[in-house]
Amino acid sequence: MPPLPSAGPMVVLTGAGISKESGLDTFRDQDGIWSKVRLEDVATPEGFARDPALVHGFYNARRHNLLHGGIAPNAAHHALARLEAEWPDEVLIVTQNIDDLHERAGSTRLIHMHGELLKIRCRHCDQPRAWTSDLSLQTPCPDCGRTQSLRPHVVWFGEMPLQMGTIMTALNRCRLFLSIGTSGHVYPAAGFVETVRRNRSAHTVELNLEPSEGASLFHDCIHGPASDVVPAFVERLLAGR
Ligand code: BV8
Repeated sequence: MPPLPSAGPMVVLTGAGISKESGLDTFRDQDGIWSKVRLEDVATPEGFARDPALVHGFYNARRHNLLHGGIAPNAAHHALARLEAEWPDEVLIVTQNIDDLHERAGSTRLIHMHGELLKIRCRHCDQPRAWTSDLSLQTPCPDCGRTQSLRPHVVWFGEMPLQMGTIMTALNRCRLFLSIGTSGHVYPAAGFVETVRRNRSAHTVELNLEPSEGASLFHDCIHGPASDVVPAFVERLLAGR
């Protein structure tokens, strides 16, 4: 592995794999979420229009599990919070995850590009707001009072991910890009490494349980469970300064 940068702005992309050891299912592993329910039915606007109760039930169960299922950040989340605190330049986490484990580990420079499980929004008010209980078509919007207007503040397939302008700016100026716990299957996140590599001075590293679909696009790949490989890699980065 060539020498790692000892400074410079960094972008860290995370996916469901970083939360696996915290007890949250991934999507495309053998026992993953998409092996139990069809993404077309629960993670598309068409699925929500077709059967809103099914979609509300899907996200209500995940919200309840996140809040009451004994789910906590693992050593990988904590290592990234340490990196943000001790790295001499900006560390921006761009997560595809809708859980709040990065926040609970102490990370503050964070973009949830696919939304947040603990937020909802009204299609009339359009302002996301914190939400920790179940949601149904009958739930009145706390702001405008309308029913049949609330949805999870989550980006479904076919919908534009959030804060893409900010993300692209960060990708174009970063010196180091880490991709952690993602299969590299879903775009535009899966294409971020190619964006970074247009900047020939940037270094890219994949940290994943196994090679992702985009593994060959990274300068370095480190394979193993996130709670092992991420703290070890953060230690190397900070020791190298
Ligand atoms: C958009 C909802 C444009 C929230 C999600 C054909 C080609 C290319 C693209 C497309 C195409 N057809 C359609 C598209 C676009 C589409 C897409 O990419 N489809 C895929 C299926 C091909 N993308 C979109 O629609 C996106 N929007 O493109 O908009 C646009 C333009 C103009 C106007 C309007 C729109 C929107 C994508 C967001 C969809 N929402 N989820 C939720 O319910 O959670 S996506 C879903 O997949 C999650 O957000 C998840 O985060 C994301 C990515 O999955 P991963 O996080 O990578 O999880 P996965 O299970 O796949 O992998 C886990 C990895 O972890 C594995 O590699 C595993 O080995 C590893 N692992 C496991 N355990 C561990 C571990 N690693 C470390 N340690 C461990 N212990």
